[in-house]
Amino acid sequence: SDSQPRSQPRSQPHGGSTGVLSLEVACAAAPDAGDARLLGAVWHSDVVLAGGASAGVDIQIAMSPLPAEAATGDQAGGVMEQWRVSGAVREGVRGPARYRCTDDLLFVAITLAEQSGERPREVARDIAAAAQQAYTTLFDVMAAEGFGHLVRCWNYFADINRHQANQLGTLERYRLFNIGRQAAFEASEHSADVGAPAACALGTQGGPLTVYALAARQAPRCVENPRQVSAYRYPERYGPKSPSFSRGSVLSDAKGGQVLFVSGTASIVGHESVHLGDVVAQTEESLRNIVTVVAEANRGLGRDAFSSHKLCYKVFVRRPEDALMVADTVHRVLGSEGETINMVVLRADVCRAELLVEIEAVGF
Ligand code: 3EB
Repeated sequence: SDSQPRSQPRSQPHGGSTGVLSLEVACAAAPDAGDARLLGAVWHSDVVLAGGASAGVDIQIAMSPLPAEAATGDQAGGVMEQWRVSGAVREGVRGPARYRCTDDLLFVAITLAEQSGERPREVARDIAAAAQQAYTTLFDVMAAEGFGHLVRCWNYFADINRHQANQLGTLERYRLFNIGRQAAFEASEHSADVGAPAACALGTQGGPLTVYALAARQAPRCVENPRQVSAYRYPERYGPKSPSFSRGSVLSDAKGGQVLFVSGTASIVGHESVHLGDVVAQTEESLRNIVTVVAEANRGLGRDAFSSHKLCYKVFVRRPEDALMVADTVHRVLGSEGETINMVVLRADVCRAELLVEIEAVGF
């Protein structure tokens, strides 16, 4: 039963590996600075790492971790996500982007402020311009380093549900973001629809637009969800330009290993948000969507490569007080006896005002 104590704490470090690419997620403040196998380190926290501690961090996402279980003891101030690779890593900087790559894989981290009181090195006019500039820079880095295929993009910015004036009118900032992102795709050789990367888009407490991405020399296999209209085919009532992402992507590496990226997944059936106001039902619907994406990925590969109870989950909740209930729902739906589901829970705004939860995952 769900109330029974579990043998392992739920928030212990977890991850996985294809043999070439590995992921480690931990509630810890210190990155492994100077790790020669590090491709990218992402720090999710409201706490800015000082001096030496921030040395190994490529990008900070302004989001607080929330306890995924009652009585966890002291909460870490953040969640560290580290991507590692086998093989030699080289690094570079291009405008607002910093990146590391191997012969097969590229990690890019972009931080771009909008106009405000402060004047960082790179400033965009508004969130549409910031999105366009971030993706244009991302595509420039990919072209310069010879990576033809985006695999996974993570998009985070402040006030995602707030309306903002732009020359096109007053629109929700998420919809402005979609305009800028799609414009950059259209100006590039990269498809904004079929073959688009897996992605997520979430609202932070503040700070600049932060985008990070994984790209590869080989094209990933993109996955859609038959329960949902493809996001790039959403009707216009969700905004003048569609979001440019696939529901999932599978990357195969040179050694035959495979990794599945499940995009941010919410309580959407067809193109409609469902279970308004009911966070448990929204969580269950999101998980049905994830189980479907995993099944589609396996169907495409012709074998049961991935299973939904073995993924690494990142759960975003709009209301902090929902964290325990959402985490319990994930365990109840996906966990079987004695099995711990690997997850972290973060406080975030979801890109439709009525959505209370969004869940993404990585599978090995
Ligand atoms: C959805 O399914 C929920 O704009 O990149 C999920 C994943 C969502 C990615 C994005 C948005 C994005 O429409 C929101």
